[in-house]
This record gives sequence, C-alpha cells and structure tokens, in this order.
Amino acid sequence: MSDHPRIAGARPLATMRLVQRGATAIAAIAMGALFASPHVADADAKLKLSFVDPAGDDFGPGSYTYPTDPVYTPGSFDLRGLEVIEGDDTIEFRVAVGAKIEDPWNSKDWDGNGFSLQFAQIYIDTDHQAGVGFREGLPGLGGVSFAEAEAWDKVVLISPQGRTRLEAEVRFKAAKMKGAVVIPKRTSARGKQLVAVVKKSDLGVPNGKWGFQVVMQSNEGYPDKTDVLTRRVNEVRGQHRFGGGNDGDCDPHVLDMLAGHGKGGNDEIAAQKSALAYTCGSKVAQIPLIYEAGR
Ligand SMILES: [Ca+2]
Ligand SMILES: [Ca+2]
Ligand SMILES: [Ca+2]
Repeated sequence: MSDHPRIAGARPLATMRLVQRGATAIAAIAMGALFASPHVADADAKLKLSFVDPAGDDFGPGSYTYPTDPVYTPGSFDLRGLEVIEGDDTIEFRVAVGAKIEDPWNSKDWDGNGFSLQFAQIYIDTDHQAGVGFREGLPGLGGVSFAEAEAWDKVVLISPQGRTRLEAEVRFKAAKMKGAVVIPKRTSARGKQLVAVVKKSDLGVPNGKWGFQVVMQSNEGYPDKTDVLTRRVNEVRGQHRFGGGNDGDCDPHVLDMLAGHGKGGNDEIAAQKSALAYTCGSKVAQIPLIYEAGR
C-alpha cells in the first residue's frame, strides 16, 4: 500500500489539485481548505477534482429570477461546487447546490431519480484541441457558445428523468450530439447534492488536462419541442417559468455555472455575469470551461 503507480508516473501532478491514492494526507495538507468538504476522505479515489462556485449567483447573467411556485426553494439552483471522483470503473460527479434537494413531484412515479426540479449538464473538453468538439450547447440551452479552444466533447446529464426518457429526448432533439451525451449509470439526490455515477467505458479516463463546466438548469417534463427538458427563462417570471430573460431563444437558459478559476471567489460572480451577458441579435453568451492546469 505504498505509492500508487500513477504517482510515480512523472506527470506534473504536484502542480495540480489532484488527490491521488496514497498521497491523500500530503495533498490535503498542501491544499488546505480546498478539500474541506464532507467527502475529503475519498481514500480510494484515483483522481479527485474539486471546483467551487460562489453563493448567491443563481441569476444567470444577473437578472434571472425563480418561478413563483413555492416548490422552487431559494438557493435550490445556486450551484456551490462540483467534485469529480475517479474510481476503478466509474467516475462519480457530485454537484452541490445551496438548499436541500426535494422531490415535490414524486419522481418515482415517472421512473425518475429521487428529485424533480434540478437539471445539471456537465460539459467536458477531453482533448483541448481547438475546434475539436461542439461549440453550441445541448438544444434548450438557449443562446450560448463555447470558445473554439474549449469545444466540448462529452456532456453528462444529471437529470431527474429516467434513462428511457433521456435517450428519447436526445435521439429526437440532439441526434448529432448523441455520441457525446453520457447518461449516468445511476443518479440520485443526497441532501444538497446531486450525485451521478458514470461508467468510464462511456466517458473515458479523466485527467488534469480535461476542462469542465457545470450548467444549472431546471428540468421541464413538458418541454418545448426543440428543447431537451429545459424549463425556460422568459422575460417575466411565471408559476413555472424563470424571469428576467427574453421570450425568444437568444438568452442563455443558464441559472448558474462555474466561472473564473472555479474556486468560489466573489470575483467569479462578476466573471459569470460578463460571460453570460448577451444582446439579442448581436452578442451571444459564452460558456467557459475550467481547466485544472489553469487554476
Ligand atoms: Ca452559485
Ligand atoms: Ca474538445
Ligand atoms: Ca456561478
């Protein structure tokens, strides 16, 4: 039980915030508060990446407001962090939000995953090659663009909907992205976290060069015919519609996401506002990916 082979692999791991099996204690000391989460003791993780998002920026570009129905609990779409934990055959994604995740619409009745409202999409750039991958979001994300250098290759859907529904939505509405969409083996809610377990055979083996972004939306069981399960952002909020956006498709349907270095600093609120700023007809919102090496 001494060094894990990957520690001896001469990769520049020391410069990255990765916790390797066997090096957890050293890394934890070195990284201090970054891993001060309840899950720091993931002793078996081969790789662990941890991103933090500030509280109180669940307003997209700065103007979005929650629907009026009380099921949309304050803070329940406020992204607080993303953890990526590599096991032997699977990768676990944990998405934290600012309020306990509830299941007001009894998802078990519709083959769901134990929650009703949140829908997180994790975009991943696995090759970091300019122009290789997609530069638009999954249909329903509204007016968004990814930079050429950050074109994404995989998207993991953390949805309350069961596999059959997700597969059908993707097949009919996002056929050209079908090979890039990863539906977890298992998705659940645990307190303030959404947890999804993905097979490595579906996603690949993560490393510190991968770029990540987690986009927070709300699940809509009766979406627009072109949208993959998106609850839209309109100009004026309604019982089940977010407000503060545009009634068309030029606004980003993004309630919260990582920004800046993904460390949770207050400057990341301004960075998010700036990235998601849009002007219908002339300026499209940008969704950045966060790379471990650049943090
Ligand atoms: Ca947030
Ligand atoms: Ca790519
Ligand atoms: Ca944010």
